[in-house]
Amino acid sequence: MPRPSVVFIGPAGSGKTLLTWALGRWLEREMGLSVNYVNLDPSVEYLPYEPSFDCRTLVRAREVMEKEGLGPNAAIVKAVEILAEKVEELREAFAELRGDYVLVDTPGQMEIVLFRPSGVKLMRVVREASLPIGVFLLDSTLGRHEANAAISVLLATVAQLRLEVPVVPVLSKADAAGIRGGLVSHSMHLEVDEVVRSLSESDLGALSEMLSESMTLVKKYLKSGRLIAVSSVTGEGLEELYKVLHEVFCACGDLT
Ligand SMILES: Nc1nc2c(ncn2[C@@H]2O[C@H](COP(=O)(O)OP(=O)(O)OP(=O)(O)O)[C@@H](O)[C@H]2O)c(=O)[nH]1
Ligand SMILES: [Mg+2]
Repeated sequence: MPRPSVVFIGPAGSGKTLLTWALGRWLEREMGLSVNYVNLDPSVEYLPYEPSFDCRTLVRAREVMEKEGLGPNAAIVKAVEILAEKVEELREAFAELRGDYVLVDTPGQMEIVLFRPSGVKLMRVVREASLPIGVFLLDSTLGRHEANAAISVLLATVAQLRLEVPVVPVLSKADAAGIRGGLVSHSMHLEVDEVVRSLSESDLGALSEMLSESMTLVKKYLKSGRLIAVSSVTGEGLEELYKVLHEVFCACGDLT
């Protein structure tokens, strides 16, 4: 069976890099697995994990910005385009990975991964070399919990259909959001039906109505109907995330 990989996707600052580190450390310590960390973000300045492959050896957004006179966002877009042209180098780097698990960190501009040809090319390399699952992160501190939960599963569904790999929705920063015991029980997960119920009890008006209706599509398309709340700081929810990833990997393995 191909080596499993987990690709972390999500809006800027949603916690992708810290979760890459936290889940990797959990897999190593609790499961005794060997983990390869891959950084595909050419703009990151500091990484909490030791990457087995770091795309900054091929291209750095800061250098692109200075050389081409671009702003920070355009420089990241350009840097990923340059990276995506280096398919052979990327293939070689992925072929050298030997761990049980590969964890892939991506740039904060999630639209690059989801909507640009360069992102599609990068995902193709990841898919050729491994059996990937996406983890879509949404920062749970951003607004009302029931809306966050629904938006999270909705965006994960879009990501799954764009990337053509299963995607697991995750609410990040659970330690800071106060969602435990409220929306999310101590088991740190929520079924889509529970999201629908919490929306029907909320007072969010048209937003709640639209999100409730969209949950029908989520239930139809999303491979994993479970939303996981995690904290990369306290480690809460990591075991639950691992269980869901494992279930999805096993299901995909059976299909291949
Ligand atoms: N309290 C808390 N803070 C977190 C958690 N995860 C990440 N953060 C903080 O959120 C900020 C962004 O975290 P990153 O992991 O860099 O997020 P990112 O999605 O990789 O960011 P970009 O790559 O720049 O888009 C940092 O200040 C982190 O310390 C968490 O579980 N709990
Ligand atoms: Mg990051």
